[in-house]
Amino acid sequence: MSRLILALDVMDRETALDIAEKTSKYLHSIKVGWPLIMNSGMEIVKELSSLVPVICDFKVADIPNTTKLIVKTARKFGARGIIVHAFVGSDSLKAAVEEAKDMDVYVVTEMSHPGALEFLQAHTDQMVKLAKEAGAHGIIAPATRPERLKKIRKIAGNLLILSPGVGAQGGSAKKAIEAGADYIIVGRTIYNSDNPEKKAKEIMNEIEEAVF
Ligand code: OMP
Repeated sequence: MSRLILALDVMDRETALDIAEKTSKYLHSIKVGWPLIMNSGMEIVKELSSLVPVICDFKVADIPNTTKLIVKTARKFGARGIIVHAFVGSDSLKAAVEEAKDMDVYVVTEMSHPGALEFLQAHTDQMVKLAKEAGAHGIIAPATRPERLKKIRKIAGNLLILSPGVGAQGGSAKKAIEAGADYIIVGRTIYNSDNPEKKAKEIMNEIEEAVF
């Protein structure tokens, strides 16, 4: 099975469906976030789910009750997973996992961009532990810092690691998998490519070449 997740950050429904149809056979899932949802509505989650499982990247960061309402809505539209922030604390994380039921919750522990070094990174270990204790399915950790991925892998236990930052942000899919990521999240390198299908296949092959 593919370990590639497409971050479909395009701005309209038609483009989203076109790219999804062309690439779905090379994907584990598609991640949709605010750019696409705000432009096409939540119905796009249902539509894409008929091709490939969908993870809603809502980076939920709220009190437990509001978190539950957001998670419930994602579930109502057929999402397979949802991304939430850890810094809001254990009660909000537990609320997300409880409301997710059979949907997977992924917790952001360290982000891939340089700004993550200012606040987030100092608390990554703690946030990985919170994710484990809350019963999350997995975490988000940076492909832009394979040396950090190795450390995070050691404390993550059975949690899946989804790793963004490949291509446009400078990370390598192969290195991230070798450092302990289970899945690679790729956006611009695929959806801005002249041939998204070919690019998705290439990255899927690169992931399969990873040496353990
Ligand atoms: P590209 O940089 O275009 O490949 O897209 C990366 C995708 O992963 C975007 O949808 C980001 O919002 C998302 N992402 C990160 O880039 N860094 C993170 O630390 C976390 C995420 C995420 O939660 O998916």
